[in-house]
Parts: sequence; C-alpha cells; structure tokens
Amino acid sequence: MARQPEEDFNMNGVDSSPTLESKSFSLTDDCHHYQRRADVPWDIQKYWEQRYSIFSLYDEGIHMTDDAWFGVTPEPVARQIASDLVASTPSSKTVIIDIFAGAGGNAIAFALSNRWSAIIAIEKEASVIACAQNNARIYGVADQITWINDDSFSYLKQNQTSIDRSKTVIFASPPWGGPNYSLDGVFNLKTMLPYSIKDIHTACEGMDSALFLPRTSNLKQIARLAPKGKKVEVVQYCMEGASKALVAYVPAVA
Ligand code: MGP
Repeated sequence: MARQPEEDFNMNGVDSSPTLESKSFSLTDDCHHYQRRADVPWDIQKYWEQRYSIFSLYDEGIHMTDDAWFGVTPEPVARQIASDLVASTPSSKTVIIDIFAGAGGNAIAFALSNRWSAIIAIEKEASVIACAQNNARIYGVADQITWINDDSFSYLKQNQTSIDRSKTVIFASPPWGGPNYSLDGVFNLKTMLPYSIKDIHTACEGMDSALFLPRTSNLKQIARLAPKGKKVEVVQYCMEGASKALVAYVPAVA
C-alpha cells in the first residue's frame, strides 16, 4: 500500500524513517573521566585545567575521548550560541542538525534552550558519540536528542529527500586540523582539514547554517558564502575578554 505523505513525516517535517531512531551507545576504553592532572595526556592538560568552563557539571561524570577535548565548545559559549539562534531563527525552523556533535556541548545547549522540536546530533566516532550521550544524560537532555553515529556528509546525502530544508538549520563545528590552527596569523578555511569550508557549505545547501570556526578565520572567505542580496553575520564569542571562536551565520540560498 502506498504511504500517505502524513505517514512519511513527523511533526517536525523530518522523515520518521529508521535512520532517526536513536540508539544507546556504550562508553568504550577510549572514553575517560580524568580526575587527576597526572593521568591526563600532556597535550590536553591545558584543556583539562579549563574543565569546569567546558562542562560545569564535569565532576558528575563527564566523559571525553582525548581528541574530543580540543574541539568541545565551552559551556558558556555553547549556551550563548544556542540563545543567539533562539533570537535569530524564524519560528518556521524547527529542526537543528549538529553535524559534528563531538562530546555533545552544543547539542546539550540546544536542548537546554527548549527551542527545537527536533535536535539531531551526528558524530562519526562511536566512542565520541557515546561520550556525548553520556554527557547529555548528566544534563538531563539525552532523550531530547536523536543520536546518529554516521558520517554527516553521507547522512545528509542519503536523507536529502526526507530532510525538509525549509525547516532545518545546520550547526557545524568541524575539526580545524588540530590545536595548531592558531599558528597561522589568518586561518585559511579553504585548506581546513579534513573538510574545507566549501565541503561544509555545499553539504548545507538549501539550509541556514551556523559555522563554528577559528577566531582568526579569513573573513573574505566567509563573506563569499553570502547568498546574493543577503548578509552573513559573524560573531566572535569571548570568555574572560578573549575570543574562543567565531560563528558565521549563513542564510540559505533562497
Ligand atoms: P584553543 O585556541 O585551542 O584554546 O581553543 P584557548 O584556551 O582559547 O587558546 P589559548 O590561545 O589561550 O592557548 C579555543 C576553543 O576553540 C576551544 O575551547 C574549542 O571550543 C575551539 N576549538 C579548538 N580547536 C582546535 C577546535 C577544533 O578543531 N574544532 C572545533 N570545532 N573547535 C575547536
């Protein structure tokens, strides 16, 4: 029997196919809750020192893989971005997809903002998504998030007909090629690894996007993302007077 359109889509305008069923992921040996500096690998000790700014509930059992420490958004910044999205997003947009969910900082903040009918968090590393889900449980919001362990680019491609682009916002906090990103005076988004700004912008086609990028990013390259006749807004997010990162708010091409 042919399915009726209302069976294909849930209230959020997203296909209710099995890909949206959330699974539970188990922590692995790569997921750690470091309690003593001496146990922390030297290259992430700087971030461990900032653990309570990264997750205020760190002591409740926050877990991260060693690589996830570099990329997690500190909680006050994640909350401010979530709040800025509440203020700037028209009510017609009801779904947010975090395409590089990492240890979950942003997805948790989106859930705590109570703004979205659906929050989809995609992370390709199984150990990292297990940390993110564990961390979201600590904040009491794990069940408000749909967890997808997949490559975001494949996921967006495979679901291109079922995602309602007019209702969806993409949040992307990609890898910046490691903590040495700041060695370049101006960060080149074209050569960002493993995904360039073009790769990410193309994947977001037809959807508004918020791109979390190095504070030193090349602004000319960001300006080129603006659709004709529209502007891209760039916001620097600071803590203790210093920028941590910028977010480029890029409208969809109409
Ligand atoms: P940082 O510049 O490495 O640290 O990261 P800090 O303490 O600001 O630098 P310093 O100048 O005081 O030494 C700053 C913030 O950028 C981190 O908290 C993360 O939110 C973010 N960040 C850093 N890296 C390397 C990445 C990354 O690869 N991807 C993403 N998405 N965010 C990152």
